[in-house]
Amino acid sequence: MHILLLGGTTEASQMARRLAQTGLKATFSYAGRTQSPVTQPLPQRIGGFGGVAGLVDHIAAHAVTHVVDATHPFAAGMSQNAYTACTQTGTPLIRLERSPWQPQAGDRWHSVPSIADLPTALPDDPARISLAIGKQQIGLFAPYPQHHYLLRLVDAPEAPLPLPKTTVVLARGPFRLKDDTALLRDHRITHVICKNAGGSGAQAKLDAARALGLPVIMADRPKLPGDTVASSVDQVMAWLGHEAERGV
Ligand code: 3Y8
Ligand code: NAP
Repeated sequence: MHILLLGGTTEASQMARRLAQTGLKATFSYAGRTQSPVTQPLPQRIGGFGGVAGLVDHIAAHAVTHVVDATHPFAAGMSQNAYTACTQTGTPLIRLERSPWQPQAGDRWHSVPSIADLPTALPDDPARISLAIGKQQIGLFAPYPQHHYLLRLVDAPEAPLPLPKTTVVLARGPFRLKDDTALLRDHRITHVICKNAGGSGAQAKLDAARALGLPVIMADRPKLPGDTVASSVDQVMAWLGHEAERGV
């Protein structure tokens, strides 16, 4: 058995720790989106595979027998490629996915269908926006320069930002309530923008927004392929156990 663990999330790191304890042969895979990703307790590779064809070749070249897709709910490209490559090669695939966040009493959420719809929910009058969606989609907000944007990024931007009024904070989650409450208050934020990432690592800003009575504009998740989905590390381990019993 050789498990390819597609990582980059809290759940992927939990999965890596469990697999390292079992001694099963596994490789942890990062996309290489950040400069210094957290080191995992498994052999790790960093960088894209080169699309579906590259992943198909990787599966053959490294005798991968199982793929665990523990990427982020918004890493739709990777999940789609993993599904297509595993279907083509007959490689068992499971997705480890955390539940979406659900609004609770006191929340002022405005959900939109996708990341591209986020700017449509902004007010026309100048506002102070906490943009906590990473750096890949900042350009969506370039047509709305009237707002001041608080950007939280993992690494310093390599190129000039497409927004005239920004404050950049460099930080890698998981984030804590008291820190996010102070951040939103100190920067006089009026709106929080985020994706429905789920999980615990990015939740602090939602709890802080509720405490401060701030509106949250949130993008719903893309639909992902495949129907073998686990919501916990234990469920993935049980699936791997069944697979081992099948002798694959
Ligand atoms: C490279 C690995 C772990 C994983 C930790 C989780 C929690 C902390 C919260 C905010 C929201 C955001 C962002 C975020 C969080 C965890 C998790 C998570 C959100 C690292 C990591 C990699 C990435 C990639 C990065 C994206 C960006 C998204 C920042 C490591 C730290 C906004 C997602 O600069 C960039 O280009 C950043 C790109 C993809 C989303 C985007 O589109 O920009 N994650 N994040 C992974 C790889 O190379 O394969 O550097 O160590 C991992 C984590 N980030 O092991 O404990 O599980 O979600 N990551 C979002 O939620 O919208 C921050 O600031 O409130
Ligand atoms: P994406 O848009 O779905 O994928 C784009 C391309 O990046 C993929 O086609 C693949 O390149 C490469 N890739 C993505 N994840 C990979 C992995 N784990 N190992 C190897 N290659 C990978 O991905 P993304 O949204 O940019 O996410 C990139 C990484 O950040 C993932 O590990 C994800 O779990 C993590 N992350 C993302 C978010 C988010 O909000 N999107 C949040 C937290 C963590 P090739 O086509 O060349 O194979």
